[in-house]
Amino acid sequence: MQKTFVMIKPDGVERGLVGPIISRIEAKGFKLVGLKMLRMSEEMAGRHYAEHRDKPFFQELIDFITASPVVAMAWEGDGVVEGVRRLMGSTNPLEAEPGTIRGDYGIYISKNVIHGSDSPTSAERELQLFFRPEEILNYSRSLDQWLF
Ligand code: 3AN
Repeated sequence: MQKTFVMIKPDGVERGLVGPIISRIEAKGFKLVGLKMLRMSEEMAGRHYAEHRDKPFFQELIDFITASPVVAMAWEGDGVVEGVRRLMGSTNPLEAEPGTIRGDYGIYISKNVIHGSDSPTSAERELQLFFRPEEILNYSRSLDQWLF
């Protein structure tokens, strides 16, 4: 079954949006298989955002993501990578549709509340960065027959 990495960023944590965001992904039917709260180090943030190293906003991004704790999660389900991206909405919250997480909770691209892997390959890399293998759980829910 496909897995993705999701992170509630420092703005989402400090604004008290952890519960509402998790609720939306749970209500969709995806399965939470890993969860932790942590403060990212500069080194870890640099690895997570390695593809943006040459962008003008890179240092701003690192300062923001390390400023306060984040909530890191692994979610599972058919099509979960694309499914979570659609629940999150566009990267720029002003362009994200109302009804999406960023559309409902954000204004600025630099404070867009949530991260979700953009492909199954990124998901694998990002999950490995945040979780040891035994921290991602394998279990079945009695309602999976209605969802999966
Ligand atoms: P997404 O998170 O939707 O995959 P990416 O990978 O293009 O978007 O960007 C990663 C993160 O970099 C975004 N979530 C956002 O916080 C930040 N970012 C992207 N573009 C900008 C920008 N122009 N100015 C400031 N931060 C940006």
